[in-house]
Amino acid sequence: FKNYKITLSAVVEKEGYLLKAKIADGGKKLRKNWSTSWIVLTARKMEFYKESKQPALANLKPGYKPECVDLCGARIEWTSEKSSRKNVFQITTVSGNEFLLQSDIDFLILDWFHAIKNAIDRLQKE
Ligand code: I3P
Repeated sequence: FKNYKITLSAVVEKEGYLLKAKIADGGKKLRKNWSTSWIVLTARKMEFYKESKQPALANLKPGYKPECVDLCGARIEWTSEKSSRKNVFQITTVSGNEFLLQSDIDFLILDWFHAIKNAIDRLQKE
């Protein structure tokens, strides 16, 4: 049963490209730098890759670690103050990492917001 749980937590719930900017690391502010990122959402975390083909390559390279966001205890909220762009939301992790995510395509960013919020809410109920 334990193994079954591990398998479930590895299932990809959503993946795709969004604009991403990491604005804090461990509570320390970073200079904002937007870049396109391939994002993979699973039950407990998000992983950021440069390109869609990278997750498969990463499986072949044991040492390779993508940037990872632990969703356990994380917060998600829309923000209009942290960027001049439209459709921006922020994810804040327990460890004090802050990420902005953005897309100009309304339905696409809404889908992502709800998928991530669902994952966070589900983890809270565990
Ligand atoms: C930043 C860059 C960002 C912009 C940010 C600028 O300048 O233009 O795109 O954020 O605005 O400081 P630089 O490249 O010189 O670091 P938005 O696109 O999200 O508005 P900010 O300082 O108001 O965050």
